[in-house]
Amino acid sequence: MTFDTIIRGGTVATASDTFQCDVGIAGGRIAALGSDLGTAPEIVDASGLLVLPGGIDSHVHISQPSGPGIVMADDFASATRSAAFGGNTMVLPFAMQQKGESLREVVKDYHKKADGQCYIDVSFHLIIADASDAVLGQELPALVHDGYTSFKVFMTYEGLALSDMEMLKVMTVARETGAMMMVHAENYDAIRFLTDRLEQAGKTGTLYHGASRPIPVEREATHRAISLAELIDVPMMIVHVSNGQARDEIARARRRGLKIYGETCPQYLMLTEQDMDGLNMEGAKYVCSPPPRDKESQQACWEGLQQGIFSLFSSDHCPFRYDDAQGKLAPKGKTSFRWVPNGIPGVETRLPILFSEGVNKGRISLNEFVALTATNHARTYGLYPKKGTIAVGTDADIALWDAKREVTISQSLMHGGTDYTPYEGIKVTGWPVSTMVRGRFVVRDGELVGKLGAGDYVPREKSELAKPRAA
Ligand code: DUC
Ligand code: ZN
Ligand code: ZN
Repeated sequence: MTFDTIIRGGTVATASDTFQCDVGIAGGRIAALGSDLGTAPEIVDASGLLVLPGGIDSHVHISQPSGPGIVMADDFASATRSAAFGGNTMVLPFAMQQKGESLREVVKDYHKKADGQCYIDVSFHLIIADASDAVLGQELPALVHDGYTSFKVFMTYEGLALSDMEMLKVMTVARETGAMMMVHAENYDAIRFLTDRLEQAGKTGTLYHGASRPIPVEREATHRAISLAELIDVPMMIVHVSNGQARDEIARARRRGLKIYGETCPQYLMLTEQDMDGLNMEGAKYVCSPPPRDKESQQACWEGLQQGIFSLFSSDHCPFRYDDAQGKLAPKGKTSFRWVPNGIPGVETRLPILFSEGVNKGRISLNEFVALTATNHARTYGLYPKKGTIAVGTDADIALWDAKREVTISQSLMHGGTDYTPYEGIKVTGWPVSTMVRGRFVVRDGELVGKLGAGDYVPREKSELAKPRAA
């Protein structure tokens, strides 16, 4: 057998096994796993390194409209470059519809933004803001058919929040088409009420972002979304869960036999509400929704990962610059937390943080790490087994890790479009040194070697998890 590349001498880990073996790559795919694979034009010495499936970050926001005067810090080039340095080989951003827009046109626009601009592979989720008959009856089913097999809906945010009636209609389409539905679960009216009350009391600093959407706001919406999904008998992913009470809603639903899945993110393991308490709105750097909570919530999110209540660990990368007229403090003259764009960067730091805090500190196994950061994403969103594992026949999407490298996270090490990292100064052990997409290095020994445009758009199959119970 002839190979283009052999990765030699490394320790391979998948979601189920860890083993010493060489990896033979031909035509962008893994062609053999074993020892004594012979020779190849390119031999990669991986001795002392881990050979892991490249990370799949299935929750990132790139080049998304974010309000008047506000511009996201990453385009597809900078986001996918940053993701590659963070050990990722694929990201799934959102093609976001705004009210009145044709979903098909939105998707075309996102393709225009992404075409030729990606260093690693991408695929799009949809965001449904306009649950009109035309969108739900025609555009959405046609797009699911064409490989856009997942979509997100919001229970909060001006212009995005769906009513319960709309949620039920959307869920019906998800059930009929086999799409995987992702839900942002926060109670819109409660947030508006609490925000008004805080402002009336002069509590406008960024710290109060947390008080404007406390845990019951998320728990109630999570419970409601689950109840609605139960009525329709449709599977659902509750994204970015931040605390134990929302986690427990998911766990209870699962005990009732419902196909309700959960995702959490680095900010809910590493940050707390206090991080938003910064002078001169500096806390804006940490404003995201749901907000970071407290130590108890962090522990609850770890347990959610350990117990399999959360099957996905994603970044919710949503980058805005801080020191920039179009960034976090863009809405000039509006000094309340209400106007701070929600979202923090994290696509480059997601994997090192979970590796260091999870695997190295003994909270999760290496195989659980692979499942939570790659394999489960591929399974959840119709990419498995092409993506998300190391096996003969799969795409050679691989990250080489130095499990012992000690790094202090710092903005100076980042490769994206933001001007800060919320994880500045955090010490991690374990770092992705090289990233390879379909057999070609994008990052090699810490250097960018991939070509802009080498990342492909990947249409997806339907999720293996999205089949209704009664189907
Ligand atoms: N919240 C969201 O709902 N989306 C992006 C970022 C954020 O904080
Ligand atoms: Zn969200
Ligand atoms: Zn998000």
